[in-house]
This record gives sequence, C-alpha cells and structure tokens, in this order.
Amino acid sequence: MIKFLSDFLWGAASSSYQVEGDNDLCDWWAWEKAAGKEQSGKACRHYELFEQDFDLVRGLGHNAHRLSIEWARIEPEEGRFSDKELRHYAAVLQALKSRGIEPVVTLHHFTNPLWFSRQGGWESPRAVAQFLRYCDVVIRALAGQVHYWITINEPTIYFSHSYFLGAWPPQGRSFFRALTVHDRLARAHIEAYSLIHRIYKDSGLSRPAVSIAQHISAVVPCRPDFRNKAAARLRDYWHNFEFMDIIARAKTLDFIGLNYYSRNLVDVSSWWPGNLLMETCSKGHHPLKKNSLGWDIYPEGIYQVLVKLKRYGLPVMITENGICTNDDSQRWEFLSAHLRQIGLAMEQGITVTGYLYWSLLDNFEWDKGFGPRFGLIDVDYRTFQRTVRPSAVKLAGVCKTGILE
Ligand code: GCO
Repeated sequence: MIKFLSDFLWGAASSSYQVEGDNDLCDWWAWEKAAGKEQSGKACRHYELFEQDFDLVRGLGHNAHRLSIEWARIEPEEGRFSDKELRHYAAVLQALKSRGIEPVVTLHHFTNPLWFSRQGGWESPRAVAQFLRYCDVVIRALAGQVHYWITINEPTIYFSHSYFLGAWPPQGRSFFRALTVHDRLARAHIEAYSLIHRIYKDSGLSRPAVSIAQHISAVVPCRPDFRNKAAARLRDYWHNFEFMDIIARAKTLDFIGLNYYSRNLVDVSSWWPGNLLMETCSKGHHPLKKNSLGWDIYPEGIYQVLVKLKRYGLPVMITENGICTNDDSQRWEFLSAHLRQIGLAMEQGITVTGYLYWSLLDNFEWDKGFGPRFGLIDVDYRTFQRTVRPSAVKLAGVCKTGILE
C-alpha cells in the first residue's frame, strides 16, 4: 500500500492547441495544411466545452489541472493583444478555482503565432523579447489566479524535433539552427522566470512557483559494453539534463516539472555521433510491452529518473506521464505501476508534490494526429461526446483517498 500526503496534487495535463480547436493563427495550423498532415480542426472543442470538462475533472477527484495559454490567441498580430482572449483564460482559471482545482499554467507548449514564425520564429534575434512581451501581458492579467507557472514545455524536444530532426514545423535539419533555438529558449526561460517573480513581488502577491516541464526518459544500455555505456551517458546528459543544468545554475527553478513516458534502449553500432546520440536497439533484445505508438512501457524508469533529479535538491511535480492505448485496462496497469515507482522514490526521500496524468481527454497528438488515445476520458470526434474510462474511475479512487492498494 502507498499513502500519498493529503496536499498531494492530483490531476491531468493538457495543452491548448491539442484540445481547444480552431487555433487557426498558429504556425502548426498552417503547417498541418502545407505538409498534408491530419488537421487539428475542432480538436476536442475544449475552448467552448471547458466548464463541462472541468465538471468531469471535479467528479474524478482531481485537485489540480495543467493547461496552456495559446500565444496566438492572446497576440493575434504582433503587438496587438486581445482582451477577449485574456478574459477567456481568466474565465477558464475561474472555472477551475470554483471547483477547487489548482491550475498549473504553461506559457509555451510547442505552438507559436504565425506572425512570429514568419519573422523567423525562435531563430530570430527578437524572439526572446517578443516572448517576454507576451508573458508580461499574460502574467499581469492572470497573476492573481495562478501559483504554478511552466514557462516552456519540453524545450529539448521542441528544438530537436523542429530544428534538428525536421519532424515538426519549421522542419529544420541543422545542428546550428537547433543550437541557436536552444540558446534562445534557455534565455527565454531565465528571463521569464525573473519577470514572473518581479510582477508577483510588485503586486504584493505571494511567491509563485516557476519551472519548465522537462521530458526525461530513462536511458538504459542494451548490452552493457563500453560503447553503449558511453553513449548512454552522453545521451542522458544531452537529451535529459543539459538544458536543466543551465537553468538550474541560473537559479531559475522553484521546482522541477517532469514529463516521463518511456525508456531509451541504447544499442550503438558505431562511434559516429549520430549513432551515439540516437541509435536504439532494433533487435528486440529486451522486449517490453508497448503503447500504441510503440514506446516501451518501463515504470521503473520514473523511479530511476526521480533518483537522478535528487541532485537539484528541488521538489518534483510530475507534469506529464501517460499512455496511448486502445485497451483501457492497460492504462490502469500503466498508471498504478508508475504510481508505485513514484511511491518508492518518495520513500527514498525524494519530494514529489503532484502527479498530472497526460492527458485528461483524448486529443490531437501533433504530427501523429488523432489516432493515439491518451485520455482518461474518451472523445468521440464526430459528436464531441465525452465518456469517462474505467481507468479514470480507478485513478479517482486514489485521488480521493490518497491511497494506492
Ligand atoms: C509532449 C507534450 C504533449 C504530448 C505528450 C504525448 O510531451 O510531447 O507535452 O503535448 O502530447 O507528451 O506524446
């Protein structure tokens, strides 16, 4: 049996673009069309249905919810800020508050306004200043309603997928472009951190808690030979901790937001840097059960990562952890196994303050479209009908009692 503290935050995470619908002023929207990808369209229509969705959240015993603000809605054209959209997000936060649910708010979750990308996006020398201007407007408008801020979601995934691997807009395939964006994101976080704290202080509000949500996978050498072990160390540093180290050195983390999904099984056939950084075992040496996107299900990894995070001496909030599957019993297996590993880490003295499952609703999984089903709640994309899954009801039992049998 595991007993979680009574102030533990229980909930689910989401992002605006993936659930709201009609975010037609974003770079992703234009890219989906241009690249011939599945289109996000109405997504889950959460923009209109948020009150109803938050009733479900409350029914599931959650006391926290992670959401993101869509920059392109707030600033549809450069320098023009929309009062209507600021009021919308204030109403979203009020809807959470009136249900006793603590918001965790992300300022940047992969998408950018179209005008921003057209000017060069995160490669432009003006990017950081433009991002901070948007943050300033949002923080001043919403500060009174938010304690937890996530400045940037998964910076390492963002700059690698969008500027190095060529998978996401603007489909860059250059190490140097990725490095430029890496530096800009680090500076954007560091300056946004100070900005948030300054605004709270000047407004006489109590100190907020600010972090990023960092995607960290467990890095496991397949055969423990020298090359695999060296590659695993390199990868663990570069994919997982390098960005965190920079912003931790700048003392701009109040807690750690951890997104954990899977393991990376390192099996490298040459010393070539591309292989060292990316090649994984393709021979099925240590097969595990997988989610519907083929990612290994590896609950002990969340324990391993939490132990590694100890070196920062900060509390950790699980800002994402979840599974896409068409078999909901697999979801509860995944959830309970990961919660047990989190319990083990807590027994080792690691402070974990909350668990936010990815995701509340089935939603738009970026370049993979609507196929993968991550939700605690099923969405029928024809009728937008929501159906609570059995795994969500089981999790609700844990949220309400703090006890996992
Ligand atoms: C990410 C994002 C989410 C994803 C989720 C499942 O981690 O990529 O934060 O937007 O949908 O992780 O892949």
